[in-house]
Amino acid sequence: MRTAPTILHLDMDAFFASVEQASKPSLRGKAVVVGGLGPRGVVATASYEARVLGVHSAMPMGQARRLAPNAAYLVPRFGLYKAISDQVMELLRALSPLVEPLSLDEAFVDLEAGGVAWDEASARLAGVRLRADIRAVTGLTGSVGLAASKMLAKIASEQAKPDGLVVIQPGTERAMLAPMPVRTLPGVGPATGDHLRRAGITTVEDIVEAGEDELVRLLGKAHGHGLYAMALARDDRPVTAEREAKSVSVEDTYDVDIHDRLRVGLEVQRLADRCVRRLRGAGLSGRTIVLKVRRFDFSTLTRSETLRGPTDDPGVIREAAARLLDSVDTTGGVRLLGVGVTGLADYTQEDLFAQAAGARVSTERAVEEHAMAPAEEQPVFAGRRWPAGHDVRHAEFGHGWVQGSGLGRVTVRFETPGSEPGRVRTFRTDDPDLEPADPLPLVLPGQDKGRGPKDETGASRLRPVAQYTDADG
Ligand code: DCP
Ligand code: MG
Repeated sequence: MRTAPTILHLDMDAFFASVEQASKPSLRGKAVVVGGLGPRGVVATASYEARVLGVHSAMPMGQARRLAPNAAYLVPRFGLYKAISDQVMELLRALSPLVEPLSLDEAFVDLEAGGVAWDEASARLAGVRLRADIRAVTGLTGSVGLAASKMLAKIASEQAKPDGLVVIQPGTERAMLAPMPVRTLPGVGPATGDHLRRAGITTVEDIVEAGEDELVRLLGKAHGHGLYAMALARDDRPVTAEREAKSVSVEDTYDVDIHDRLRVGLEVQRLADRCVRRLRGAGLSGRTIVLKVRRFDFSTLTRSETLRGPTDDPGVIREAAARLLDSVDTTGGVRLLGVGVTGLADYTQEDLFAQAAGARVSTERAVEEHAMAPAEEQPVFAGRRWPAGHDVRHAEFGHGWVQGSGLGRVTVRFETPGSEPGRVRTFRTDDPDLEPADPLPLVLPGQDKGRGPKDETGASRLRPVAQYTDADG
């Protein structure tokens, strides 16, 4: 393991909710919940103001509404989040060629490989500047962890939340980990945590004391060895830039269309097993299960479900594929079926034990649910949609966003990222003066948000605004 804290982990704070607050001045400092608003919707994320009330990711939306009845409830705007994420990732790539994104708002960076840090002081400076640049370019805050390994850098950024920076000095890792709950370690989810607790193991120190043999006895060979090494703060996993394979998938085209639903189900199970064999053959696991169906008329559908952590468990992948198939109408016949796994990882799985035990630890992400069932979640009137939180433009009042709609009316708050909190007006949903609009940039050129001295950061080379400019931007 390296001797300086030059692995950086960045995680943006309350990402989707922070983007919404930056975009809507009236929501700053308020409880904001982003997620699926339909009957089966779940919370994608909540602003820190809403978290105080007990709302968190993956919670059913109904429960969130009971806990925070006065919060703003918004549907996700992935295009916007992706554009901001691209800006953040570009800042990271300016630091090092070795950037490993884990999701839209999270990545590891090997600062040493980029030549920007070699010891604690230089690593800390790179982290401080990065946070300032992210704020200047996107208007948002991200938390940074710095350590000598991926595991510890991630633990550090968690400790830094929100809006902070934590450095774990090499040499202090084991003492720091010792009193922490076992759940802190990667690979320990609720099921593994319970299993260990029943064996009297609740802290990282308990794992070390139990010894490697006992861990292997409790959790099996791979997971036991891996977890014991993590408890000793031994983690040599390199930061890897692009993954070679972005997905692993298999598909079959049938000579004769399959009509029998039962047969379709069996084919999907068979494909899921084949896909798992490939995945395991490549030593990979993945988070997102994809089902592809081409119907008799050549219409092709893909459905996907994202699990909480990567898996290569045949039972988990088979079950997910079967669930996805449930949402597809195959009457009329099927010409082609495919099963794939994306979001690949070769690092420790989130909760191997639970997956092996067949327990369902996956929560369907609000993200996927929204992408799959837009019609269910967005009110449609006369062919026009006014999803809560989306941007609109009114011929007379200008740019605003949908605060709510129903009974033939849509309520719009007229404000922009750079304006004061705006006023609300109500229109008929078929008002010809009102039309959907693209999001505006969160930060305008020249409008610096808390940037320190500019020159040394290197950020001035960046595009000043995101790619999502409005027509009259
Ligand atoms: N997300 C989601 N469904 C989940 C978890 C997260 O759709 N079950 C989305 C919304 C989040 C984003 O992914 O904004 C990033 O996830 P994080 O776990 O990093 O959570 P946040 O960034 O929202 O908050 P934190 O400040 O705790 O990082
Ligand atoms: Mg985050």
